[in-house]
Amino acid sequence: MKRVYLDNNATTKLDPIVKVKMQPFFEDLYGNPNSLHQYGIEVRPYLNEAMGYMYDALNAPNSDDILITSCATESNNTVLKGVFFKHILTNPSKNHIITSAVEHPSVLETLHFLQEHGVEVTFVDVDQYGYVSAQKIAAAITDKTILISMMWANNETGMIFPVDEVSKIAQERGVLFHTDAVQAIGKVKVDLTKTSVDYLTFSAHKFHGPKGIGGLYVKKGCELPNLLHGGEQMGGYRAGTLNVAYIIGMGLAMKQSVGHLDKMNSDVRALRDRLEDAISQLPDTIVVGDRARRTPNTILISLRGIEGESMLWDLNRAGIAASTGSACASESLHANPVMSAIGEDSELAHTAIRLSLSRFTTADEIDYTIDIFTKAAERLRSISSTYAYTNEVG
Ligand code: 7TS
Repeated sequence: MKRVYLDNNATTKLDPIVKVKMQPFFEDLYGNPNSLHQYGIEVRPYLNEAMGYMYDALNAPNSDDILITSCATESNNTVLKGVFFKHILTNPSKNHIITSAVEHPSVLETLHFLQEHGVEVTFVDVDQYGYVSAQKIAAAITDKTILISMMWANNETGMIFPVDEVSKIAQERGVLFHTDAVQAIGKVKVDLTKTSVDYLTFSAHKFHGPKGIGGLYVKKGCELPNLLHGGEQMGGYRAGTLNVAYIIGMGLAMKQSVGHLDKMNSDVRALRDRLEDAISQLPDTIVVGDRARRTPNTILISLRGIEGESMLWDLNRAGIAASTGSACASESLHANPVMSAIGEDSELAHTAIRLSLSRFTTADEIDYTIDIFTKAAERLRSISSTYAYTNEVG
């Protein structure tokens, strides 16, 4: 059966070039880079090269730090709990954190946990486009505010948040600024000489690298305490033997995806627009967020009267992978949490379907998806109107 993968905001296919680059580190080059013998010494240049690719991709000076973590969830936990240990515990008069209501659960749940430890958190809500306004963030700052944590781009809607503006506001007001850039790397330009952030989260599997490896950029002077105590790896910042093959994979994957930024914003955007134009013509559909402010690969569409999950299963039967939102919530078949935050119309939350493309998506796959999606919408609408009719008669 034909298979089409349109869930690239959940995870992406490993770039074949990255796989080839990683292979030797599962075979002959298996040394521990902290060992003093040749096995350890010989892997170090490759690690340095990979780290260099990441600094270059982010345009960050190497006087700043890139901490390697196991995933974005760990990076987000490290920033929020690190700020708690370093700043809030030592100076409880600064115990306020600002975030948006539509962050990934790795931010929201960590902040709920910190609330239990006395941290005050403001969750700034979004407008009907799923957009966070910099003015609302600014208005939430008080004398107690220590940190603002706002994602660069949202995983559900693809909305790109006003990171430049908020970073300037944070600097002016003497507040630390963290951005979860998981959905931004390889989709929008992330240049840390232009946008000043103190902490930035990323995850390799969102840009065609391996799963189980991520990073946290830390600006010089904004160091956080170590949360994983043990050996002296990562300059004592995070103990544990380095995941050499995966770091090397992440470095090349980041270089590759940032190198394909133009393709993402031309070819992939054109495919996304073609798909969006076609499916938004169907009756009673709403696409969340205006295109100009969205990442070029994402559509979040609601088909009034059709359960998101029903559509998902129809697509899945035809080999098309989409989602009703974040895979992190899919086990509980929740309503889409971002759609709920956008509010107003609770039906939106139950009817949302997210389609997210990658630079490996083909025109043929998009044509096939338009065809299947249209037929599925017609089929499901006919069932729901039959049901409504039966109910009325009954
Ligand atoms: N931050 C954002 C913005 C994300 O989209 C995700 C994963 C994470 C953090 C967590 O990344 P990880 O490396 O810890 O896995 N988001 C999604 C999603 O939208 N659907 O499935 C996973």
